[in-house]
Amino acid sequence: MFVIFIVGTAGSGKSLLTSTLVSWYIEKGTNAIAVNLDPGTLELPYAPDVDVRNYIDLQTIMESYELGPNGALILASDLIATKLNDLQDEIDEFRPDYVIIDTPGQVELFAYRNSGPFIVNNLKCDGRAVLFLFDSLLVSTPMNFVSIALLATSVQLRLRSAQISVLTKKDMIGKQVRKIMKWASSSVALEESIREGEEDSQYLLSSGILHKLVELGFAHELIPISSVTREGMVELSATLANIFRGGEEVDG
Ligand SMILES: Nc1nc2c(ncn2[C@@H]2O[C@H](COP(=O)(O)OP(=O)(O)O)[C@@H](O)[C@H]2O)c(=O)[nH]1
Ligand SMILES: [Mg+2]
Repeated sequence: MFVIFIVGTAGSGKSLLTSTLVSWYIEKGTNAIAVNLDPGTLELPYAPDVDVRNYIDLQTIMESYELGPNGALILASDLIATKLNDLQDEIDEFRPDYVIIDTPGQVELFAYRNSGPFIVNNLKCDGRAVLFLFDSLLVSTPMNFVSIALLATSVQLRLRSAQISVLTKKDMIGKQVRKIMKWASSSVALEESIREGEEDSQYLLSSGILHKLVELGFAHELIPISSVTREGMVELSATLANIFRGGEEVDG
């Protein structure tokens, strides 16, 4: 059983990609299931096989802890870790080849809190990968690209799993995709774009951050995809297959 966690900022395309990946693997003749780990979602573009909302109810949390919607969402995300055994049992019953996990809109869970890494590392499987989504519409300026790349790096540092950077909504940005792909592959190109568009002080800060990232091994192979046209799905699934075949070190 291989597990794929889909992580990214709110609206980056996690739920739609979950749906597309599950259909993709089912069409290939494998047994794939969709797991919804977002307790706060109202509508999903797929029918989840396993759904955390059956265990965690946002309304009840708001009332019993006297929290507003934002506080309740953060607490609800933390509570997912306490339901892991139940979720695992439900998942195992399907005997799936692939488990696609749609994660909460609060990327804090994976970037900053303890429950995210706990969930990723304690779900038993034969191999796991994290897809970190770069929303095309967000990373269209060089400054935003750097800040999302930093977020991706935080998630990678904390989850310590094989991680793939995915550029979503390729169908929405036309030729801009080439510019973004260039930033991902060449820090020189990125630095040049930053210098063109920013004030001096901002340039110094972001180019300083950039140099540090490059020094630390920030080499993002970014895979552009569209969950609507399915462009890039061949490349994405091949990269996933490589990770799972490569025997990434996994316990449990
Ligand atoms: N055109 C297009 N729209 C997309 C794509 N992926 C997601 N969307 C849209 O972007 C919005 C947010 O997507 P969603 O999957 O709900 O994001 P999430 O909050 O990360 O789960 C929805 O309206 C999706 O239909 C894509 O590849 N192409
Ligand atoms: Mg979603």
